[in-house]
Amino acid sequence: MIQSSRIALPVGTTLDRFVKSNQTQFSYDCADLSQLLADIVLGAKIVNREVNKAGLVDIIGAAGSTNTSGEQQYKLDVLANLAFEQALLQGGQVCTLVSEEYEFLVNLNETGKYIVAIDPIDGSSNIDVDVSIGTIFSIYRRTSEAGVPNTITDVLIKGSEQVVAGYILYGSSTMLVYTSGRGVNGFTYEPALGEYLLSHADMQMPKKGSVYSVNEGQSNFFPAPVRSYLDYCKVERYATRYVGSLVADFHRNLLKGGIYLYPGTLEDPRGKLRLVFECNALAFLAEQAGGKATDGNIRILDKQPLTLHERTPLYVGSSDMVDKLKGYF
Ligand code: FDP
Repeated sequence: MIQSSRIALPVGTTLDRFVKSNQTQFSYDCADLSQLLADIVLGAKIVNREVNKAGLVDIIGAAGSTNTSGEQQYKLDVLANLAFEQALLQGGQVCTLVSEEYEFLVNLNETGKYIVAIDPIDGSSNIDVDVSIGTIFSIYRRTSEAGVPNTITDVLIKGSEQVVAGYILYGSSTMLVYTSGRGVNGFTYEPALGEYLLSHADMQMPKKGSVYSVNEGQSNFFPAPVRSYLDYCKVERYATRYVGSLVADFHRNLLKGGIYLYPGTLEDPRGKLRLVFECNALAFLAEQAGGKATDGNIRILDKQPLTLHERTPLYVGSSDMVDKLKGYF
């Protein structure tokens, strides 16, 4: 006998249905947003599939190449980059793709209305050890004339101009979290259905937490204000939690409250993280969830990138904690 009670269970709200039923949340054409997210989701499904079998097949380990920042590329970095590029190319909404894995911009479709910035795999050094990794993306509305290929100046856009930003976290479950400028919503991947289902509606970052996430092994080289703030965290007996994958650390702090710090060092005052590919998206999400993001002096979303791969210190998380840190600068 068919267990009708089981099959009659509600499936939940799929990402696509959510986007369509919240059309008013997006100032531009909702069909565009739907298609763009569907393309990113397709890329993420491919990455998710590969991540889940990473230990079984030959995709872990170094690819033998370096990316534009001189960092070792992992095979999954290369594969994920290709998956997203292909998905966005097929979708046709995107005029230009900028990726952490490419030195220059890639023009995909001259009539596309959107520019996408992506870090296909964040936390690459965790791939080999089965620790959570992520994908980070930002979507901007094109401002240049349609039909003409974009140049670098067309894609060096402040984070405050993002129309959508989000990340996919490949963790104990796979989640997509995004904002289109009216709050933050999280969707959990249901592999059997191949769908992202709304699981975390209207996410709010607690105003204050008791966790700080930083590579404290480098603290002797951090600027004095950051060292003072870390002393304060210890006086308060905050817990240290540092996965070493920005998306995973950010996600935990988004849910539970906390602050993520990646300062500059004395030798390298701009730190490690990229403004365009990593910091802008997370800053937009943080602010939309009630949190804050700064480089210590300037709001991340107000920073004008001068180069594609520009780096910046990043302090992002619960608003009271970021304010407290800023007080030391
Ligand atoms: P990774 O180099 O492994 O890609 O984005 C860079 C990043 O990881 C972040 O995800 C992570 O938070 C940070 O670098 C880790 O850097 P450290 O090893 O210097 O702590």
